[in-house]
Amino acid sequence: MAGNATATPIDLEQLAGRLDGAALAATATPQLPEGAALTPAVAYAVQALVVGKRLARGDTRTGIKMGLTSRAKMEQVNVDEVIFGQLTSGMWREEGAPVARGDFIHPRAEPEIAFLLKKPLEGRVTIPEAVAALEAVAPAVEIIDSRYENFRFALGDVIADNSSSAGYVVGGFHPPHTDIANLGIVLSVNGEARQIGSSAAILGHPLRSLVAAARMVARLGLRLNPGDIVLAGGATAAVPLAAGDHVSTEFQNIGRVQFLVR
Ligand code: OOG
Ligand code: MG
Repeated sequence: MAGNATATPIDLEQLAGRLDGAALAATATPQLPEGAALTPAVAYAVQALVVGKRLARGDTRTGIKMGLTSRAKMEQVNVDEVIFGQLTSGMWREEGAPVARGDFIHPRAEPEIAFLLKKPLEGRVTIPEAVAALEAVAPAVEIIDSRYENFRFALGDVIADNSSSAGYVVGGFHPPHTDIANLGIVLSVNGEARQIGSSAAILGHPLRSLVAAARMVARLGLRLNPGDIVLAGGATAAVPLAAGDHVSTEFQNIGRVQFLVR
């Protein structure tokens, strides 16, 4: 239990159970009425409980996803703080394999850059230190799925909801020094370009998101571990997905990520 002297105490375990239940049933839950009162610190405590339920069911941790690292993303969901969520094995989808629409409530796809770590990263690190910890970089698509009705939330709500983490697809890996500063990106659905952007939209350079990830997770006593994937955050707004959609995201120089929604 946590809260302040004037507000009704928030039952963190009850919130976590509701969010986890919504994800399991692929059914939306109302935005938390007490959402506005959820400070980031309390919301990350709920996130830890939500992730703990996935781990208790047999998932393993696979990394961290950064969120709201571009203007386009902040504007789409009307929250303007950088956040993070935790990735687990059950969220991973093999590139090219069909993605089941029924696994999600109201999924959206967004283009991301993925980092694969070979060394731990913890706390305040420099860009060269972050690059030295990299095994590889890759194009990726995140499938986000807010557990809240109408995909609407405030800052605390979305952090508690593991920052809308639901699925991710990683394309082919490239060496750590690959230039990812300003790559053109086109996300197409059924052959039609739906979002056009650049990797530079991610905090000016996606590596800044990796540096921010190391710093932000340290506040919760976490670190980035060898073998972790870190998603840098959507470079463009996210696009809703429907059964039958073919999603293809082309990244300048580093390849394409494709899947079919069935
Ligand atoms: C929140 C998660 C944001 C990103 O890449 O910015 C995110 C949301 O948009 O539902 O994953
Ligand atoms: Mg994302």
